[in-house]
Amino acid sequence: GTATLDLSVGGMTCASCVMRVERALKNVPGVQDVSVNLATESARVVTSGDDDMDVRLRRAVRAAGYEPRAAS
Ligand code: 9UX
Repeated sequence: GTATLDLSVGGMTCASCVMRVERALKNVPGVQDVSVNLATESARVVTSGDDDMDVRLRRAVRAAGYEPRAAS
């Protein structure tokens, strides 16, 4: 099945930051769709529903140079 996860992403200050985060998240295997919102400093990610997806998404955000704060 699929699962939609919301991540809080700190450190984005411009549109290029948004594109970097989107690209990083889309490159995570199992990610199907990504929507990053600068105003709310968050990302909504549609995934394959793997139970470790949450950790993988946070790791990708951090590796791209931004700060994953929470997921729900
Ligand atoms: Mo925008 Mo983000 O110039 O790290 S790319 S501030």
